[in-house]
Amino acid sequence: MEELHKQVSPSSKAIADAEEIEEGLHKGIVVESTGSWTQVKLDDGSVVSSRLPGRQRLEDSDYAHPIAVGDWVKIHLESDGSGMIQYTYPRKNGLPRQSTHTRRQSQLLLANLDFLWLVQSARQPRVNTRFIDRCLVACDAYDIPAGILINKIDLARRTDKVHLQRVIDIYAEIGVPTHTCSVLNEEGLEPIKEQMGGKVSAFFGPSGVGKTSLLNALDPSLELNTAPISASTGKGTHTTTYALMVEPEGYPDGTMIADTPGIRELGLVGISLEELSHYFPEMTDARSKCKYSDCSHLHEPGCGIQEAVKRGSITQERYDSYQAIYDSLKVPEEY
Ligand SMILES: Nc1nc2c(ncn2[C@@H]2O[C@H](COP(=O)(O)OP(=O)(O)OP(=O)(O)O)[C@@H](O)[C@H]2O)c(=O)[nH]1
Ligand SMILES: [Mg+2]
Ligand SMILES: [Zn+2]
Repeated sequence: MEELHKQVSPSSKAIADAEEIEEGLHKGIVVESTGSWTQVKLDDGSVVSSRLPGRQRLEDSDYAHPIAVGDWVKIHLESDGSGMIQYTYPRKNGLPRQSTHTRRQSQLLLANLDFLWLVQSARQPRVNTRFIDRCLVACDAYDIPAGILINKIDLARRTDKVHLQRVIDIYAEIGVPTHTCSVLNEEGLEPIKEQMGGKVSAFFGPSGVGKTSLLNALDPSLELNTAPISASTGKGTHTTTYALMVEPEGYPDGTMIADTPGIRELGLVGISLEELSHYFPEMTDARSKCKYSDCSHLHEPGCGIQEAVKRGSITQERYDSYQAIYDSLKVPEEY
């Protein structure tokens, strides 16, 4: 985990630099980051288009792009009204993913979250527990409190409801708050409103589940772009293309929520095979009963976890996810 913390925290060099250059700088939060330009919202509410200085400042960053929505930064106001980002404050947490371009580098998707909603939909597209479990591993590993939100409950048929109840029971058992809602019918949004008050949260999940629609429902003045799912694939069409942090109207001070682009798969960063089971909270007790200290919990005799699955105290679904994630982490670094 040490390596992981290095990845989500700014370098000590950046912090040292920060202390030297207080004069004439403005503190703000990154509300949009699209590549070369980063939008920074200052305390007075103004939003300044800002850039990072040359690459020299980023030399010890492990990220392809070292700043994410939710980051607190200090900027210098240039004569043309744009901002130059001088440094990033230490992060309390950050959600990275394996870069889609190169497995060596990772991308930081979001920073400093009080809460992350893993958004799914009952249908179009259907709930994907494998995806949920991968995200829960990430949130546990990177210290991000998370809950599950299953939208489009209006589309659920009777058979879906049995499956959805099973999903809700599985996550209730391991202490992950799970809610159902329908933006269409304006149902089930109250618990979300309550949870997000005064906090920095994010909606995260596959394309088409209704992340942006949820934001519009929570604050209709936002009028963010949404689009129907594709009739041919039944999937979303990646309507939101970059992360955006908004301050919805009518909520307590400090309420901020990020919309994010639909994600196909979350490539886990810095999680070793040996520690994977540590991010399945229900495996803690059973793990201590394994005969071998280096047990992979896949096929060894005398494995406490496999025993617990047989007894039913660890669900088969979660164990299947453990196996699938384990396999995905085994893929060699370069191919
Ligand atoms: N039936 C139904 N449709 C919904 C509901 N919520 C959203 N939708 C529809 O689902 C489609 C996708 O919604 P978006 O909000 O664009 O989904 P998204 O998760 O932001 O998708 P990306 O931006 O591509 O990641 C839109 O046509 C919405 O109108 C709901 O509760 N019920
Ligand atoms: Mg969207
Ligand atoms: Zn074991």
